[in-house]
Amino acid sequence: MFCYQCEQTAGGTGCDTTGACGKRPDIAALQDLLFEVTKAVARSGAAADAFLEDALFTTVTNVNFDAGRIVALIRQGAEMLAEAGAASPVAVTATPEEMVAAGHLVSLDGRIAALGPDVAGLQELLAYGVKGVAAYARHARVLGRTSPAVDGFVREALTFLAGPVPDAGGLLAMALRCGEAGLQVMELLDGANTDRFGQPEPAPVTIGWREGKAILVSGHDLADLADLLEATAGMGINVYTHGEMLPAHGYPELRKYPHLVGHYGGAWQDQLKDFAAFPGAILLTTNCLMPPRASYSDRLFTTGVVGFPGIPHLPAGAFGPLIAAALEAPGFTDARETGRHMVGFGHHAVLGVADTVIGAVKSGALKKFVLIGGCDAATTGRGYYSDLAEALPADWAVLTLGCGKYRVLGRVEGTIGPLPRLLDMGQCNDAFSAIKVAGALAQAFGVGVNELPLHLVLSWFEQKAVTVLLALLHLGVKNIRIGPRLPAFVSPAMLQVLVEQFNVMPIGDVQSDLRAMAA
Ligand code: FSO
Ligand code: SF4
Repeated sequence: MFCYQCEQTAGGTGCDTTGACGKRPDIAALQDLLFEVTKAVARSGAAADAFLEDALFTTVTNVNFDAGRIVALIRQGAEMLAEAGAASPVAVTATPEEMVAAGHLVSLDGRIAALGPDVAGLQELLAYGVKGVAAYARHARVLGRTSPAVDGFVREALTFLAGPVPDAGGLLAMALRCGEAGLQVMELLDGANTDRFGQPEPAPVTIGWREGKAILVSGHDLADLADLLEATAGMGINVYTHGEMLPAHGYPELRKYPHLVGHYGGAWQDQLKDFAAFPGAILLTTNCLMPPRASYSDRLFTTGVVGFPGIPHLPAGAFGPLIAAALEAPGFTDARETGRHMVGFGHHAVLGVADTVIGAVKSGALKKFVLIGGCDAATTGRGYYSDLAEALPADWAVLTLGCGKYRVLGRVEGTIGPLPRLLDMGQCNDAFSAIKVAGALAQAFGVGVNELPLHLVLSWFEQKAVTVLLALLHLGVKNIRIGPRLPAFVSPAMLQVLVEQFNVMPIGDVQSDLRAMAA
């Protein structure tokens, strides 16, 4: 196996014996083969957008470790190809062992050796961006929203990757078009979420727990949370959010359930301790899933594209076993509030007070915006984001989003006028909100986004973050700081282009970055 698609990649260069995420070589081979199948299906012209999204999302970091489910997707794709009379990387009748063998043959290390790190790295940049687009498209699809432009781009990009190897310039151009699709799909998802659940409103969330039976919901899928809240209404079970589900508390149509009582635990990488300590049942709706500990694996359930061998997988909305496990588990025997956090500062809420914000900038009360967001993870170097947030002057506001917010929670105190200094805009896909706010501010001040008193300091982890980054680059946003380390698939030549065209830069040390931003 060889995989370098996420930030936790072994040694910062690539996982070649087993995944730092827990992905074994056979699972890596099956995922690699599944990706080849998606390319062939896209090229065949088969009407298979939902399949492509499921398959691509399945190959995203920390999503699915279940060979059986990946084999089933490979077979489904091979059947589509047979029906279309198109060539397939694998026979419909192949055994799982034969699929693993076929997957090893398309391992990325062979391509890097053949094409070199620049071209192979650019191919992967595009592939990861497309995976992120597909993941967000699936989120929107389960809420009943699709976009011909987004679906068309996914098919086009996969077909492009299946065709003759283009030069570096062609690959970079396609990656930037992937950023355009990333923007479109984030807007689609924003519309899907807000149409169904209302515009997020600023609201305090209790961090902690209450006495009683309990279910913890992690991942990003608001539709799953809504279905669960409906299914458990009046049952005396308290529902808590975890990780990227925290922003759910800002949506009126989710907040209205009195048994959505609060938030428990931290970012996704805290799940080993959070899930072990949680005395109820746990549902993982999307990434990021870590190989579970035995102490809670009998209380853990997956849904959607998430999977792990031995962990029950529930079809959408079929929460019976999860509810039964919650009723069987002891639940909390006491109550505690360990903190409070304000959510709900999406584009609607922030632009609703645009005059106040603009007035504060004009009067000098609000000097700068710093967006500190993206992904959190256990890898070293992420203390930078906490330290930076704490070091910012009191007249600088912080926008945050994604699970990267956990690095800044509790670190940005105070208010600027009527607004808190820390504005939580939502999940990673709500980068769309930040883009919309930045665009509106730029218009109000009659300048370009790059001329705003706004600095972007991003933390990346997996492929959705690649999509968000490409969306920003597609918009021509410059001077983005990225950390905690640059992606392994970014070759020195690719970095040079990113620096020359976009002035992308790695995070440095807090004090020098702060001085550079203040200048
Ligand atoms: Fe985080 Fe995981 Fe949302 Fe990612 S929970 S790391 S970028 O999947 O999608 O921010
Ligand atoms: Fe390694 Fe990340 Fe790939 Fe897992 S997804 S094998 S941790 S690079």
